[in-house]
Amino acid sequence: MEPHNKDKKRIGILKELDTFKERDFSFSSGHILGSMCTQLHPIAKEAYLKFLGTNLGDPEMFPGTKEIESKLIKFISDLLHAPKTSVGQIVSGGTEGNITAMWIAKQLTGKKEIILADSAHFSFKKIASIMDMKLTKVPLTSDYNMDVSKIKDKINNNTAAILGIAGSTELGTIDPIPELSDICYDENLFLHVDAAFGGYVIPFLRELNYQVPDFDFKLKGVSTISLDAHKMGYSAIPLGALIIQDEKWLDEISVESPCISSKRQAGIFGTRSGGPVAAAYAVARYLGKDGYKRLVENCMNITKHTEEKIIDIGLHFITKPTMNVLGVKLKKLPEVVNKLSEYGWKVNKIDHLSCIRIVIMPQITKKIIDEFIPVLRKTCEEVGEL
Ligand code: 0PR
Repeated sequence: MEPHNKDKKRIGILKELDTFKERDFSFSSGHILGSMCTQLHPIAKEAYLKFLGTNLGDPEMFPGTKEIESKLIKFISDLLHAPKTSVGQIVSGGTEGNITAMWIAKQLTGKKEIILADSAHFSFKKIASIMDMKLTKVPLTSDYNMDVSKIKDKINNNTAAILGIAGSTELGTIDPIPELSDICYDENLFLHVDAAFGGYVIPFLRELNYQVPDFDFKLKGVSTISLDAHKMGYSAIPLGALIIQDEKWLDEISVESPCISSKRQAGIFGTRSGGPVAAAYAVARYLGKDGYKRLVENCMNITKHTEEKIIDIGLHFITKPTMNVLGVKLKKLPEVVNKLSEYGWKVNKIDHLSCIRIVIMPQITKKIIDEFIPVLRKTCEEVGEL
C-alpha cells in the first residue's frame, strides 16, 4: 500500500534528521574518549520517553512525576550523607548547580567574592558576569589541587563563598575538601563543593578502598554539593542536583509564582521536563548503590589499563589519575588531536596544560582502548611526538 501523505511527510522529516545525526560522533561507537557525558543506560531512554511531556515547573499538575523527583533527591542525598535539615534542587547540570549555589551564598551573606582555584570549571566565569561577583584565585599545588595554605590570606569581609572541587574538569583531581571544610566551619563561611563529575564516583572509590578524601556532608563545613547524573550517573542530559545543607536556604532563591499551582518556585528554571528526572531515577533504581560501585570499579580498572598502555607508548601524564580521567602530556598537541580526529577518535584538547583529556566513561571497554592505543602510537609517530 502507498504511504499516506502525512506518513510520507513524517518519513521525509525523519530522514532529513538522520542526515544531520549521521554527521555526529556517537557514544555507542566507543570513539568519544574525551567527553564526560555517556552512552545512556538503556532504561534511561525508556523512562525519559515516558515522562517527556511532563512539566515539573508546575508540580501540582504532575504529582506523580514530582514524587519521582523527591525519590531521586533522596537517593542522591543519601549518597552524599546529607543531614535531615537538607533539601535538594534538581538542576540542568553542573553549570546551573554552581550558579544556584553561588546565588544562595550571595543572598545569605550579601557578599560577592568567591575564593577558588584555577582548576574551577568555566561556569564560574558566567557566575561572575551574571551575578556581578568577583573571582579571587588561589594557586594550585604541584598536584593540581587548591593550595589550602594560601586561602587564609584571601578571606576578607567580602567573601561570599569558597569553592572546593571534587573531580576537576580537566584532570579529575580532588581538592582537600576536609581542610576547606574546617576553615569554613571555623570562619563561618559558605563552602560549595562542585562534584559534577566526582559525585557519582568518589563515594564508590572510598568503598573500593581508593585513597580519596572525604568530600560530602560528613564534613560539617560543607554547605552545598552539586553533582550530575548526566556524567557518571550514567543517565540522560540534562540532569544535575544541588543538595543544600539547610532547607531554609531555599527561601533565598524562591519567588512567588502566581500563575502556577504552587505558591512559590525555587531556582532558575520555570518549565522543565520530568523526562531526565525519570531517567536518572530509573537508572538509580536499576543499578542501586551496588551497581554504581561495580560501574566505578570497572571504569577504574580500564583507567589503569589505559594508563599502563600509554606509559608503554612512552608518553607521560600531567598527574597520576585520581579517578577515571587521564591528562596525557603532549608537545605537539594540536597535531595529535587533529590526526586522532581524522582517524575517527575524539579526545579533548586542553591547551593551557598542553595535554589531551581521556575520560573512561561506562561505555568505554578494554577492547576499545586496545583499538585506540595503536592509533595513538601511530599518530604520535606520524606527527613527531615520539
Ligand atoms: N563542574 C565541573 C567540575 C565540570 O566538569 C563541568 C562540566 C561542569 C561543572 C558544568 O557542567 P554542565 O556542562 O553539565 O553544565 N564538565 C565538562 C567540561 O566542560 C562537560 C563536558 C561534557 C565537556 C562533555 C565536553 C563533553 O564532550 O569539560
